[in-house]
Amino acid sequence: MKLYYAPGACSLAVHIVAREADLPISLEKVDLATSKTESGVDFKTVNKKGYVPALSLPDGDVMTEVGVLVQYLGDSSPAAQLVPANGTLPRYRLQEWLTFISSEVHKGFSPLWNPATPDAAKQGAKDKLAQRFAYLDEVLAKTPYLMGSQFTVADAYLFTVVNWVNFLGIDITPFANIKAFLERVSARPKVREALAAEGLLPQAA
Ligand SMILES: N[C@@H](CCC(=O)N[C@@H](CS)C(=O)NCC(=O)O)C(=O)O
Repeated sequence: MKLYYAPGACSLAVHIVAREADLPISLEKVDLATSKTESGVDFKTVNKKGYVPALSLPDGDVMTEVGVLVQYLGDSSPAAQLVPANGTLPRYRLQEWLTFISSEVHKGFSPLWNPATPDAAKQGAKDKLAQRFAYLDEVLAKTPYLMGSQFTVADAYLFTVVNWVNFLGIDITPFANIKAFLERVSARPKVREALAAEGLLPQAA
């Protein structure tokens, strides 16, 4: 399987899950500005939607959408316990989290990445994100991970998108439990491997 990714983008969630699940995947970096991959392929021929992540499956088909890809990889490695069993109530709870993260957090950041967004709209996006963070902070005050003591694919997704505060200069200190969550997840050996592979850890001198 090959994961098309951009360093630190939402594709990192899929990358983390692949490593946590001990699934062998190869990585192909995509330059989102030019839509070219590192081996010179026009990325639009891989994913017509033009965005990462895209996962090329063993049969050559391509699958997209973070919330689906993380479940697909989690289901491919049951021993890693990254997803509750299909058809159970906890699985719907996981999907509830994945949908919340996708629509309320991930896409809540979008205006902040766009240099053309007017300042007032940026402030509005930050205020809405702060509401979502307040809710997440309450949840994470009670449990180390979203679904309890077990790390799941939802945590990989939440970590990936909330970690963008560090690139956007958003102060997360009012949300101490989210801050602790980011530190907890980033300390996981497989997460560190993924961050290092994407060039997101400071290089040793
Ligand atoms: N609905 C998609 C959204 C993916 C997405 O927003 N990808 C961003 C990076 S985090 C991207 O590649 N943006 C470039 C573009 O939209 O052209 C998913 O959940 O996978």
